[in-house]
Amino acid sequence: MCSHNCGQEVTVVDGSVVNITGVDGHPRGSAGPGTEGTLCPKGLGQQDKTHDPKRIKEPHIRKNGELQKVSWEEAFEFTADRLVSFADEYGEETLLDATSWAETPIFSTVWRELYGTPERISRGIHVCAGPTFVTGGMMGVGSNNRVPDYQNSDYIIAWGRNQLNSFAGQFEAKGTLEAIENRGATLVTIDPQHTITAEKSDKWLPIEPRTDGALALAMANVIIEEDLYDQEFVENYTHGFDAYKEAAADMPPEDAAEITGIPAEDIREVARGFAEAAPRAGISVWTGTAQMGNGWKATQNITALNGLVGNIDRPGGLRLWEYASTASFGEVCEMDYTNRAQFKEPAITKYEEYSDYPVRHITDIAHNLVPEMVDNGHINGIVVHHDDPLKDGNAEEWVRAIEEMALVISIDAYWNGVSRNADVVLPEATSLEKDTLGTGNWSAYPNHKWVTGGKAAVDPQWNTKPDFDILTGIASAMAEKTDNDDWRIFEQWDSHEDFIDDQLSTLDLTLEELSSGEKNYELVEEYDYEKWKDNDNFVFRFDLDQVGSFAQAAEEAGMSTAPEWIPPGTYGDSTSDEYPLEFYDVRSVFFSHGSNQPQERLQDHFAKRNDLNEEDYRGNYLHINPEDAEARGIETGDMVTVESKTGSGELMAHVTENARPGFVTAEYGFGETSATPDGEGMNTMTLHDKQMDPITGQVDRHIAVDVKPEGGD
Ligand SMILES: Nc1nc2c(c(=O)[nH]1)N[C@H]1C(S)=C(S)[C@@H](COP(=O)(O)OP(=O)(O)OC[C@H]3O[C@@H](n4cnc5c(=O)[nH]c(N)nc54)[C@H](O)[C@@H]3O)O[C@H]1N2
Ligand SMILES: Nc1nc2c(c(=O)[nH]1)N[C@H]1C(S)=C(S)[C@@H](COP(=O)(O)OP(=O)(O)OC[C@H]3O[C@@H](n4cnc5c(=O)[nH]c(N)nc54)[C@H](O)[C@@H]3O)O[C@H]1N2
Ligand SMILES: [Mo]
Repeated sequence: MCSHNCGQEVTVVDGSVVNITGVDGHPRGSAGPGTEGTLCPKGLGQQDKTHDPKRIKEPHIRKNGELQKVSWEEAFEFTADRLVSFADEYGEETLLDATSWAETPIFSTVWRELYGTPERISRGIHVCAGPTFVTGGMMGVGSNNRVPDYQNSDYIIAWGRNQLNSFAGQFEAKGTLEAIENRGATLVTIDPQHTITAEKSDKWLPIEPRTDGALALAMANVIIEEDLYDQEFVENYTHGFDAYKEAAADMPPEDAAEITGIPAEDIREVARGFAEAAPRAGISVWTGTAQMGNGWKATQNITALNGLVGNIDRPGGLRLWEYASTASFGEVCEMDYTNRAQFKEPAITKYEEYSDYPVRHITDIAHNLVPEMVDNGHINGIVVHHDDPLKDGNAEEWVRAIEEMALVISIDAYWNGVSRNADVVLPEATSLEKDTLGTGNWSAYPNHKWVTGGKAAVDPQWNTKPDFDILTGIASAMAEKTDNDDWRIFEQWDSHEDFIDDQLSTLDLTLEELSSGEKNYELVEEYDYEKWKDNDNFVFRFDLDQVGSFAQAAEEAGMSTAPEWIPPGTYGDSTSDEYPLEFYDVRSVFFSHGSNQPQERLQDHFAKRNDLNEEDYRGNYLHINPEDAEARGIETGDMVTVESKTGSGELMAHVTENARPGFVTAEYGFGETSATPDGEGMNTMTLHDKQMDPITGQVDRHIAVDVKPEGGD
């Protein structure tokens, strides 16, 4: 359900799921061989989700302005009709593919190659953590810069990460705890909030949000000044050290202390601890340092620290994790077909025309700009598949854009702001109702690639279908409608299992073998540390001047290609007298983005966790420091209005020392645009406009707001 593929052992009685537990020794859901497998609340929530009566139960199409229940056959035929007339009227290239957590890889074959739209909004790059993924790639370590080799580490920095919450029950949390227990590793958390990861840490650095770039440079300053870096690695395997050294020299810990609010002696202590433990020292980064206008530089400066201490692909350091080699679609497809997207001009090439914001993105269409592209006719339709773009940023404009698009196809499990406004609603079976194959890179087995998979535990509930069957159903209807036999390429497979078996053929496995017996995973190939030593092309880049696409983007945005400090607000919001508090949104261990908010059991747990279960309210909360609350006459349990320069909404206040003075937070994925449209809570991104990182187009979710008691002024 969230691509992390934790093993689930499912107990079924009379066709109903009655229990779910983890799988012992699972690469993702355990700490490795012989250890207990567990699941997070979202994983356990699959039981409730499978039988949740609030799900979409039948296919629907819009006729005479109304959504009406129809058979699958009619829904497929209607979809094909609309796709063909859309292509005639607007052009295939103006259909946007918004696929997020699809369980089958064929969506890109269907939308991109067969239908012919080159347009995709990419979850990873623009709404999750673009700067983290892309800087890692350009600096030479891939998006591997996210997850260190926890279990072999002596020093772990959770930098804008809360893995004990967001990966509860999984390898990430367990690997971190194992390192502490087995190796006596030091854990440091750099986070404005006092999180559960901070609570378990030896040291918590409560950083002023959006100032991480300065902290990272100051750490480099100490490490270089005190000669604690890996000279052999820096000399032989890196590029751009001189420019980096200069930037670091400009940021002594005393200056960084002013910017970050972290005392200079703490900066020195962590810099020394990290460098002395290296190479068995790792930093984990992901969303916390990415979802801001200066996220690119924050991530570049943080990732540079790994190159400096030479922990690259060494035990306990930044592991260059690898995927198992399952067969790709192209390798298993026996029929030739034409990739129609290659003939289309992507709308991204029209970027020059867009907006007065400094926008020059390296990859794909930026989430925040889609509404503008709809206004300009560069995007006219969308396929939304296991995704809820209305909660991700620029929400009010997105709601309007969805209403205005000529064609909206929704493949979802719940009625949300997209499915309720769609022309076609195709209800998907959820993860326990379909065959699945998963692989991933990092895991509790740092020297093994792995695969995991399972057969459907129960039949698709109500009149729903797995996504493989939905996409192949659309393809068959398109083959009929267009007389183009390319759409028949999926006829080669009798079932999703058949297709999965082909993907597994390179590993000499079948889904049956993978999923029967005591475990549902296999360790398939072994790999070593330090493989870059044999790779003549490997280089760790401190300076990205060699990367053409970045160099151009940086020039247009007025940035250096080397690490540098960019203050908050250079891109994005700054607080003011009118909006004196900084807002950003956070995750709850109980919810997956916008996915399982409708489940009452999880709602109750969430309310309990905030000590507000006695209240008749099951929405998200506004977490505010006692100081800021008192100044506004706000107490826990009060309803408050949160207001930014472009939007406002109502939330229940939760007054807590865990929130930093001057900053407020709330969980996202609630409100009328979500899967709980009639429930309490607010879509936090109605506060948002178009704030983003100018390099990747990543949504910047730090917003200047004020908070008032409801009805106050
Ligand atoms: N329960 C649950 N688990 C999930 C998910 C979910 O939706 N629900 N989503 C999954 C996905 S897709 C992802 S990408 C991962 C993300 O995993 P993480 O990146 O670990 O995400 P969070 O737990 O939100 O932690 C981000 C932290 O960054 C902090 N932060 C905010 N602003 C700043 C800043 O300016 N500087 C610093 N240093 N810190 C800051 C926040 O306070 C927060 O504690 O989680 C995954 N796990
Ligand atoms: N405001 C704000 N927005 C964020 C973030 C944030 O920190 N703040 N974090 C971002 C991050 S890190 C990520 S990765 C993205 C992920 O966000 P999305 O890609 O949007 O993923 P989800 O919210 O998990 O899925 C959304 C939709 O999936 C539907 N759904 C649930 N189960 C199923 C199913 O089995 N099949 C189908 N077809 N649909 C199903 C739900 O009804 C919901 O509409 O969110 C980003 N959005
Ligand atoms: Mo994410």
